[in-house]
Amino acid sequence: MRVDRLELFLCRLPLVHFFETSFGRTYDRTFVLARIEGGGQEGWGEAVAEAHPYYSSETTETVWHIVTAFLAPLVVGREFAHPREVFGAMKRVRGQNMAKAVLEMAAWDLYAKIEGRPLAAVLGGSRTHIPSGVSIGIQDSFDQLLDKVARERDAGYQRIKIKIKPGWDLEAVEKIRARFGDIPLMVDANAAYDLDAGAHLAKLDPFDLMMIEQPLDYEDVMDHAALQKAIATPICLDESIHTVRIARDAIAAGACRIINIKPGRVGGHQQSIELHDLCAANDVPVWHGGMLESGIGRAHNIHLASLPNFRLPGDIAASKRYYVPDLIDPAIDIQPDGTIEVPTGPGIGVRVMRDRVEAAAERRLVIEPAGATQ
Ligand code: OSB
Ligand code: MG
Repeated sequence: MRVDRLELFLCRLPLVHFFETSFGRTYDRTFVLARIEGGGQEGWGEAVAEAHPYYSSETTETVWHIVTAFLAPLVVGREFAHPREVFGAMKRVRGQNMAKAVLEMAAWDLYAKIEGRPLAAVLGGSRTHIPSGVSIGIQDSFDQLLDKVARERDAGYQRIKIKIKPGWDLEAVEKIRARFGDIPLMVDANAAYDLDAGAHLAKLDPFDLMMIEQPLDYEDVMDHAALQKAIATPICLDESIHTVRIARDAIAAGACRIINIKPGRVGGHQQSIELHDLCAANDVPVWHGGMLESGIGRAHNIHLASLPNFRLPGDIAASKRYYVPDLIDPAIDIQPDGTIEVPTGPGIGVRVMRDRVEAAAERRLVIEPAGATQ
């Protein structure tokens, strides 16, 4: 497989509903798309970096810079026997996992299309449907939160996650349990607490949450290990797990009992497979995270989540919760049983609507082996 040409888009789409986490509120989503050509086919990738460096240090602009200045020359015009080689080809660049992932994932899509097989099969997945959950942001009031939980539960989602932060935690959980009883429920703090909050977080224990996601610092492992000893709720790490090596250390230290995998955070599908396999070998369940992706990134996530150790419902939900219309057609939807079907066509198996990509694009660049041209 030779990567003949790279086309980059910087897009912006309005969100159907604002999304608020412990680091702030978003009304629209800015993201980088990569389209690569080779072997008479095209492969698409979506970078999960946001406009701001609040979830991770990468942003859409750093992704654009790193891809155009450093990564594209390592990938465009090069021959790969298999997409598992692409991450290694970018090894001299340190970090920048979201920038690496956008090219790496596009390469997997391209390869699967050339092979005429669904991406899931090429990645080693076997599920035909994946269990779907939702992530509900911080709302303006508890009444709004309860309305949203009711709506998502009625739509069939298999678990509800709510975002928490100091001042929006115990009471929110208490009210959900009081109204909805024993529904599968978890919370995500996006690093909003420190170890001093341990006694406070232990008050979540009686609510029998599936897990608390990333309570402490975005790079921390050892404080999470100390916290896990002090609370009964299982800790799931998200932000802290940006390499397979850190996951190994976190598991060994007892810093988490569950791991959330986002391919963008770890550098793409190959690193995600290695992380998935490491967790499986240590009997640590994983689930697939979400980053408010358009249908392109969402389709990639669905294929990856078909691997066997994705044992818990993830944050991969229907397109209509995020963008109407989505950049793909048909949009991604859930079945009445709260699952999403893994597309069966070649590659990511969804049709990218180029006119919608172009309408959403604020910038576009073509990179060919000889250099960059508009
Ligand atoms: O921590 O999982 C997170 C969105 C943006 C940044 C970080 C996170 C999230 C989500 C959204 O929780 C999940 C989704 O795509 O619905
Ligand atoms: Mg998270």
